[in-house]
Amino acid sequence: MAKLKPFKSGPVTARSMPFWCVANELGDPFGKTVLEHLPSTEVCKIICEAAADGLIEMTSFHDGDLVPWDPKKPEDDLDKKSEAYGTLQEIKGMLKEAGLTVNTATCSLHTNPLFRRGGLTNPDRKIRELARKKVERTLRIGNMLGAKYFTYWVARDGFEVSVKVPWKNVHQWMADALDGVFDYIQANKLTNYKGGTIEPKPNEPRGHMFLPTSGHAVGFICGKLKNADFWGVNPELLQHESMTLLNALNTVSFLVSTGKLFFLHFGCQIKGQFDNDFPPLVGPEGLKETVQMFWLLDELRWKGVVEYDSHMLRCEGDPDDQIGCRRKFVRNASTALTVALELADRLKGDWAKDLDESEADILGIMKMCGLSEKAMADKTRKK
Ligand code: XUL
Ligand code: MN
Repeated sequence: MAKLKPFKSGPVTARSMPFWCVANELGDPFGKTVLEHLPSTEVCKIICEAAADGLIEMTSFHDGDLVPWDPKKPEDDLDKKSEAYGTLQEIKGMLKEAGLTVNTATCSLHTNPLFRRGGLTNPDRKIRELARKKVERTLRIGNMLGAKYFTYWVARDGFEVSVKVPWKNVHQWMADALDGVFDYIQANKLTNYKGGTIEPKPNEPRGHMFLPTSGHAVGFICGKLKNADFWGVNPELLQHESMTLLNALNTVSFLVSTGKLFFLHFGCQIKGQFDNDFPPLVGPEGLKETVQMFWLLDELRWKGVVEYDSHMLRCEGDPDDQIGCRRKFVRNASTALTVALELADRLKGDWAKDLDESEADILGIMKMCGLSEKAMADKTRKK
């Protein structure tokens, strides 16, 4: 078994590359997928290789990224003769060999059309029951692979038509389901879990989501969940917050101050657009906000895991080099994080103290880009 060198840089204690990001086949609403489906063990190979290369220390998954789900066999993971059990054991062995640990296990309640009206908040009691069983299976899979967290991403728990929403029930259904997660972990002594997270998102795939922002998630945790201390938030920055023009620094400082920033999902985004899921630092905007976010996390003395959550650009998918383009994607993500942390480091110190806002912002850019203040002043005045 490989022992990975710990990653410690500024606020970041480990870098996690999830299965779903590497596996992404790059389909979109306007066109077919660019890449082929890879079996989960093949995806795992790419992830393990990245760990051996010193690029990542952790990974994460949805249940469905590892093994298919058959609603008629809700406990196949417990059956040692099942295909699911065999695949999960194989993946467990590969991760162990590579020295990779698991950050979070999350349940896919978005892919199967059964959940088209929602998972935890589906108006049909039988579908909510199915969602509960699928969540419990995911918790067991996470336990088998040693996941530190269970994540509830809001998936299809949202709406398009306001007058059709069971408003009197939705929040309670969500609370019952998440309290159920805590109870299941306790009852089955799944001691690998140190917490659960909510990942808010304003819209997509639904018109509106019931937990659209980090503020909603914290309010929901503190106001409605029985074991609020167990639960935190993993905001997706820049993407989910930027979709509604929110600012990453405002989000992380709020979450750190409320003790709810458990880990980050990390990628890039054009403000106000659909969920771009651009790779970190890639795209026409976001550099300044990303760098300042890591600067602030360091100032706030926050320490934790950064988990990439993006996919390569659709135009970068190479059907003739299915593995190669995925390897490049992982490498680019970790390179971008290194760059962001390095640039954030240049902002340390109290140089902004006696400056007005505009001066501070411009000097911050000079510092970030390694430009000399004097050289810039000379060029400006044409000396
Ligand atoms: C979707 C998203 C998800 C979650 C995990 O926007 O971010 O991939 O992170 O289900
Ligand atoms: Mn995410």
